[in-house]
Amino acid sequence: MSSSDPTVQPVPASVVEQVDAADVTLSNPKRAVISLGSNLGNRLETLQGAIDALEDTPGVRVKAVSPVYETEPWGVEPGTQPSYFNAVVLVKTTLPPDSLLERGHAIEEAFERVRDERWGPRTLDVDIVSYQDVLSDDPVLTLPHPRAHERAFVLAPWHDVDPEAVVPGRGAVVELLAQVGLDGVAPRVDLELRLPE
Ligand code: A4P
Ligand code: MG
Repeated sequence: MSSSDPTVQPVPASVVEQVDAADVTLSNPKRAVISLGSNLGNRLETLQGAIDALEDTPGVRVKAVSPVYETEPWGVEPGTQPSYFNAVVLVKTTLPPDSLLERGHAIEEAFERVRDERWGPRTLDVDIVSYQDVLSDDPVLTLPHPRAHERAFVLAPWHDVDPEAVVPGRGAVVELLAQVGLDGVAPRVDLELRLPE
């Protein structure tokens, strides 16, 4: 599909969603969108482990989990890295943004993430795509994620779980996705991530 195709239609998603009557466990929770990526090891198990670890975090509830996409590595020479599995998770949280990032890093470490080169292959990348409507240009935690709006591997699964989503300061996910197109991202309809019990 051409990246300029304005009719780009994300695939119907096997979106798993948790709707509960009230967030009895969290008072005044905030919405955050988290992108997960893996291109080393057992990618599906790792993504599921990261989702379960997020749910196990005090002050975090996983509300929705996107389908899995297999995606071409972005930002590197073609053919130099294995393909990624990517997914997006919607959470509600009472953690402030910096604590959520810290928890994301701890989960990456639990999956033996090694940082030796930027955009290098990794067992797990946990990125905070957005936190409510917060805008921040702090390099330690830039919100929304500075490259989310130009990445189909974030926009496609995000659109699946929240078709009305907006990238704060950038526009509607559906429009950004139409601009970016679906080149290099393929839904893995044979695979599924579970919402934690
Ligand atoms: N940081 C700043 N803002 C954020 C944020 N919103 N979320 C800081 C998470 N981290 C944020 O990240 C580098 C620094 O970014 C951290 O110290 C954090 O404080 P990192 O995870 O250590 O390293 P990185 O991921 O290699 O760097 P970077 O620049 O964050 O990479 P990206 O942009 O995350 O890209 N291709 C496909 N198909 N799928 C992918 O998932 N991922 C990447 C990584 C490249 N290509 C990919 C994929
Ligand atoms: Mg990262």
